[in-house]
This record gives sequence, C-alpha cells and structure tokens, in this order.
Amino acid sequence: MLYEHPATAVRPREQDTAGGATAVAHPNIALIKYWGKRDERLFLPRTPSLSLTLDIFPTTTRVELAPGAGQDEVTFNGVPATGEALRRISAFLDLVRERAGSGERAVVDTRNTVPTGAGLASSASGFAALAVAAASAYGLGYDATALSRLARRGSGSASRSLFGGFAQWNAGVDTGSDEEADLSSHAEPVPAADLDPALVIAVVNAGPKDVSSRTAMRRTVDTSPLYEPWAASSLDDLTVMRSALLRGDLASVGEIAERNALGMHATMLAARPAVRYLAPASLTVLDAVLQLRRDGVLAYATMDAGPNVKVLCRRADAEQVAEAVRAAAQGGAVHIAGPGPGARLLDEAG
Ligand code: 2P0
Repeated sequence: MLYEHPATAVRPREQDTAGGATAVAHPNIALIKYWGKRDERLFLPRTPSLSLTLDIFPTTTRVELAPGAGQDEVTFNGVPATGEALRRISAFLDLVRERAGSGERAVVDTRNTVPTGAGLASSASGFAALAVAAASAYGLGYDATALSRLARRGSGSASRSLFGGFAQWNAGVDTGSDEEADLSSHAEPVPAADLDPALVIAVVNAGPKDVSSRTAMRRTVDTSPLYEPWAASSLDDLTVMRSALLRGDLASVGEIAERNALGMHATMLAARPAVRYLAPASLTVLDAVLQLRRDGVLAYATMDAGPNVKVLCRRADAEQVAEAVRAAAQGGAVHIAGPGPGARLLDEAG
C-alpha cells in the first residue's frame, strides 16, 4: 500500500466540487400520457403530456469527472452497469460533453430508493437527476427549462421531473427546423388550485416487463388503427384537464386521467402484434376503484407501461383508498404518494 502523507490523504474541497455534482429527482406519473414519438433521435413526442411529480422514491445521482479515464463508469445502487443500461447513460453523457466541449469521461453513482422489485419505472427520476448532476459537473450552467430539454434526450418522461407538482411537457413546434423543435419541447409547471391530491400506487406485479415502453410506443404508432384517434382526443383531454386543475375540480381531473390512460391501453391492445400490460389483478384493482366511486369516494385510476395501477384521490381519502386497493391487489404492496418537488442539485453537505 502506498504511503499517503496525511496532508494529501483528503482531497481538497475545491477540487472535489469543481468536477463533480450530486442531484436528486423524483418520479412523476402522467395524468395525460406521453405515448408515441414523432422524432426518435430528438425524443420529440407526438402529443403533449401532463403529470404529477411524486414525493416518494427519489433517485440521487452523483457525476464526477474522471480526467484521463477511457470510458464512463456507472453504478446503480453500487452495482456496476453494463450493456444497454451503460450504453444509454454514456450516450446521454456524450450529448452533455458535446455541449460542454469536453472529452472527459465520468464516474456516475446512482441510488434509487424505489423498493427492489416495486415494479415502478425509474427512468424519469433517473434521467432527471442525471441531467441536473451532469450539467453541473460539466459546467453547462443550464436553467430548469434547459435541463428539462436535456433530460428529455435521456427519457421523454424525465423532462417532467424537473418540475414539482403538476407539469406539462410541450410537444414543441414543427417548423421543419430541428433546433426550433428541440427548443420548444420541454416541461413547465402547470398552475392548479389546491386539490390536496394523493396517488395510491398498487403494485400488482413487480417483475420486469416483456416489452419495453419504448418498443411498445413505437409499435403502437406504427401499427395501431386506434393511435391517431387517441392522439387527437389526448389534445382535447389536456385542454379540459388544465381548466379542471385551475378550478380545483378533482373529479374532472380524475375522470379525464382515467379515460386518457384507458384509451392509451386501448391503442396498444389494437397494435399488431398487441401489447398488453394489464394483468388480471389490474382489472380487480380497477373494479375496486369503481366500487369506491359508487361509495362516494373520489378515486380514479391511471396505468402506465405495466400492470400496476395508480389511483388519484384526495389526501384525506388516501388511507381508505389504499385499504380498498390493497385487498384487490392480491398481495401486492401499496404506496401512498403526494405531490413532490422538482429535481435539484444537492450541496456538498447533502
Ligand atoms: C408517461 N410512459 O407519460 C408514459 C405513459 C409510459 C406510459 O413515459 O422512450 O420511459 O425513454 O422516452 O419516458 C414511459 O416512457 O420512454 C412513459 P422514452 P419513457 O409517463
């Protein structure tokens, strides 16, 4: 072992902060879904989407420049990333390096707090945290809007996790210019009256999915006869939901979210070959949500590219809703989330 003089054993603080940064971001759940790209390279969506950023399961990511290293080194919860996961992170860092005019590789340490096998996607919080940490480590000096655009290039839904509470990801303009499209496609906060919302997440199946959302949305756009009608109605859903949010009308917000999600699943079921994420237990939870409504509780379901069901309700009703869906979720875990903060840098003290 090399002897280190005590004075040099601890790296000077300035050196540590100059080429490294740590960021935290939370997942978001779309109430108006992002389903389909019009440009796969730039991650431009077919339609705008609207989400709620959650206050649970944050991802914390540290990016440290590694002068002289030949390649990026990435760990997820301490386990080295390889293959496609490593390639995606490295490709994203290439974009950051291109903008920063840097050739330096990085060491990326990502910690996800989603319980193992919770069956909840972490690409939104993951790429939002990575975008914020990498932009800072490479000295890009981006504001939240620029960071949202950047996060979009890692995973579309990550663009929304830059903002807390309700956020809309704009599809962006189509003028024929890539630059104008890129600049205009980012998320922004959505004004809302106080809805006191909660999302009750019923984990129906925690296993990995057969078809990735990226593949499934591409297949849906390419082959589903129901895709265009859903995309058109999704634009209307967005407009109506924004005014429901403004007047604090949780029942309307919930109704629109539920029909938008069911419609998205219908587009996939009609794809060729069909993509079916819903499991028998998903339908049992949907039945429980209907029963809650019959009992006078405002509860509305939404589902993403998987069998788990998220139920929008009032915070005050969340425990009751959780109890009802727990019975229906056939042994799966149930989590209660509220509105959470946007992605942010952590100072060195954490
Ligand atoms: C959403 N989903 O709006 C929709 C609803 C899943 C269903 O965004 O290809 O992982 O990385 O841009 O963001 C999941 O898609 O896809 C997603 P890419 P992403 O939340």
